[in-house]
Amino acid sequence: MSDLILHHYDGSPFAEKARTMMGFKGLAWQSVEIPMIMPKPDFTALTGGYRKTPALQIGADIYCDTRLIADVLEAHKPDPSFYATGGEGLNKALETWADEHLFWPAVGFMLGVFADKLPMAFHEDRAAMRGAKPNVEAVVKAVPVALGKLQAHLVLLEDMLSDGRDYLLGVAPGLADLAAYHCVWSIGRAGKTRVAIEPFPKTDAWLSRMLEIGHGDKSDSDSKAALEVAAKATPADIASMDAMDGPALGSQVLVGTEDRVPEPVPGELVISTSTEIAVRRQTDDLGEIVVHFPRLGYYIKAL
Ligand SMILES: N[C@@H](CCC(=O)N[C@@H](CS)C(=O)NCC(=O)O)C(=O)O
Repeated sequence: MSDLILHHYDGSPFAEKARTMMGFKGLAWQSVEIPMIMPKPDFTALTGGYRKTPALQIGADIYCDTRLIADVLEAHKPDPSFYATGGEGLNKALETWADEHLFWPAVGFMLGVFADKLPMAFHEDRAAMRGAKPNVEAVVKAVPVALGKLQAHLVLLEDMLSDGRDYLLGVAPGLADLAAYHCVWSIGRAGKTRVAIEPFPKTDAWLSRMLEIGHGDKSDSDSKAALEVAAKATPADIASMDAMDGPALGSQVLVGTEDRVPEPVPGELVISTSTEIAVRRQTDDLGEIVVHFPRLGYYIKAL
């Protein structure tokens, strides 16, 4: 059985990015369904408090955020590479554009269109994540503005594909495609939201090609089995390194996301490089767990 365990839920776009990474690399993986809203007790027992979706578990190591999951999978199975077309820098720069700029109007549009179908608990959870009170009426009212912003970004996607290439950076898909794909994945599937994508035929055809990549070889597991795996394993060895500027390795820190989601993870700083941050946590139930984050988008605070 594969030792890759993805914690995710079906409707999550960022989880779709990770699932499609598995398909891209032809990997087998175990699927653990996590709740869409807080609380997520089994998940946060592993992550130390990080609540976002998805995270990848390998034994007693937990990799948060799809940016880092991409690095882990690229090291795990280099061929085919996420960077074969266009190189790593361009793929990751486009990933940042998609994850941070294309994503938000896409979500705003989607949530506005389906606001009345979503449970109030969902609206409350997402508003609380931003430190706000839920306002469903405002979410619905914002649909035209979100659509306008989304289409301003879709113009860029259509332009990237305008010379007839199949993928954003050329003949083969890469991380840039995966990142842009997850933002428009649900919009392109649902009848009510397809209107956003219809003026962009090359983007629509590219979306169909991306959907064909699939999710690799998925087998279902559950959160209790994942906790057992973590409890039985010891974290992978960490190569010795110098810490980047900031708190020293071995010191107690908090690691959190820069977008103010209020769940920083406490632990001993064990990795602090230009691409990765990790903390070691000593837990009563699971023993030692190392929780990893990408450098981009995360802060470290000395305790
Ligand atoms: N930068 C993160 C973003 C992840 C993210 O924002 N995921 C959304 C779901 S698509 C989320 O966590 N929503 C709240 C939740 O699932 O609890 C990544 O690349 O993994």
